[in-house]
Amino acid sequence: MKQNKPLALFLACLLWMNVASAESLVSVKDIKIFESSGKTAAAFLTVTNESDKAVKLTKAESGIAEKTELHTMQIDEKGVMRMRQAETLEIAPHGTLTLKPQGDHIMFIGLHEKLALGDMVKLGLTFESEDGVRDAHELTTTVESRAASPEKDATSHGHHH
Ligand SMILES: [Cu+2]
Repeated sequence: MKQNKPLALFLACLLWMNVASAESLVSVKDIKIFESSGKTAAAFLTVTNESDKAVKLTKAESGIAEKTELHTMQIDEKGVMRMRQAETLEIAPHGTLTLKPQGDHIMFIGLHEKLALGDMVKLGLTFESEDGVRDAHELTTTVESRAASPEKDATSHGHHH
């Protein structure tokens, strides 16, 4: 079966390509973390699911706070917007997840130090596809001026200054 050899090689290449692309399920951009003088801060960013499988953001990690959580915003029975911790945040196949002020966000609780303009923050994100493929991203961003925020920060919790 001489003629099967190129085919086998071709299939091996396909397999290799699949494995290689599986390491990157999503792309992450526009990471924003604003100055914070309190004990909490939030991170905002845009995630694009590059795969044809549903992908979940399963974990956010950072060394800047005691806890780093995924939060969603929901309107309660009194019509008040409240944030709640979410186990995961889902991104549809080829869909986009936008974390933004007044919307879903990554929350830092118990900041070790206040976040000042220009501080470098490292953020680790873990994504998992519905078929169990994992994709970890290690991101670094610079703390921005609160004045750059187009809307009120989700961390203000209704305390307007
Ligand atoms: Cu929050």
